[in-house]
Amino acid sequence: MTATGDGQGRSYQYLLVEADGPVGIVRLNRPKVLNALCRALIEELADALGAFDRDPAIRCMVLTGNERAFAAGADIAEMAGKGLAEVTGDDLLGAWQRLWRIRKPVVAAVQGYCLGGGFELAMGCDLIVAGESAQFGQPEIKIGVIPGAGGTQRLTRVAGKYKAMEAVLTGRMIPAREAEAWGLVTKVVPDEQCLPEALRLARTIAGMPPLAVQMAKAAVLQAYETPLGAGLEFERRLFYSLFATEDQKEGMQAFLEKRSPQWKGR
Ligand code: DAK
Repeated sequence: MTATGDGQGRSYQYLLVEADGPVGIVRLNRPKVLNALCRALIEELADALGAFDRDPAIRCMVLTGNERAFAAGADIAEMAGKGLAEVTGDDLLGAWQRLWRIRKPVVAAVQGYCLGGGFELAMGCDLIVAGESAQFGQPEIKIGVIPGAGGTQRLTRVAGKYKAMEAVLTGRMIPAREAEAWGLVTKVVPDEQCLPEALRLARTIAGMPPLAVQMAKAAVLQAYETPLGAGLEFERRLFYSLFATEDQKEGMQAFLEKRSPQWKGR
C-alpha cells in the first residue's frame, strides 16, 4: 500500500490518494501548516472523495491527516484579508457542500489537532476513530468569527446545548477521551492503532452489501434532518426498496443455507 499524490487518474497538490482493495484512502497533506484547509485543498478533497464515491470498485473511504494534525481548520492566512463581499461571493461553500453529498461511508482517522473546519470536516464523516493524541475544538471565537461549516449545528446535535456552548464560546480543546464521553467519536485507540483501526472498520463495511450500506448511511443521516415520524417513514421506505435487490435475496438465502453471501451490488 503506497501513498502517492496521484490517485484516481489525477494528481493532487494537497492530498495523498490511494485505493487499498475496496477502501479508498485520502490523506490530507499540507503538513507545514497542520493541514490548514485552503480552498484548493477542499476542492481537491471534494474531487477525490467524489471520484471514489462514483467508482464501483470502492465501497468505503478513510480520511486522515498525519500524527500532528488531522487539520487545524480553514486556512487563516487565506481568509484574513477577505471582506463580506468576498466570503459571500466566492463558491467555497459549494466545495464543502459536495463533501456532505458523498453517498458511501467515510471513516475519519484523527490524530493530533482537529480544529475549526478540521473538526467540522471530521463531524461530516460517518465514523470517527480518534488516536489518544486527538484534540478537538471550535476555536473560531478566538479569531473573531464563529464556526461556519456546521460546527454549531452538528456539535450541538451530538453533544447537546451545554457542551456545544462551552466548546463554541470558549474555543477550548477537547481531548480524545473527553470527546468520547461527549459521544463525538466512534472509539479512541492508541495513536499507532488509529489508521489501522479505521482501515479495519472500513474493510468490514466494504464487505457488506453496497446498496444496503448506502441506504443505511442515508437513513441514519436523515435522523438529523426530520422529526421522528418522518424519519421512521423514510427508513421504512428504504427498507422496502431493498427487497427489490438481488443482494437481499442472496443475503437471506445464504443465511438459510448457512453459507457466506456473495454480494453483487444490485
Ligand atoms: N491556518 C493557517 N495556518 C495555520 C493554521 C490555520 N488554521 N493552523 C496552523 N497554521 C500554521 C501556523 O501559522 C504555523 O505556520 P508557520 O508559522 O510555521 O509558518 C504552522 O501551521 C504550525 O502552527 P503553530 O506554530 O501555531 O503550532 P503550535 O503547535 O504552536 O500550535 C495550534 C498549534 C493548532 C494550536 C495553532 O496552530 C492554532 O491555534 N491554529 C489555528 C487554529 C484555528 O483557529 N482554527 C480555526 C480556523 S477558522 C466555511 C468553511 C470552513 C470554515 C468556515 C466557513 N464555509 C464553507 C462557509 C472554517 C473556519 C476555520 O476553521
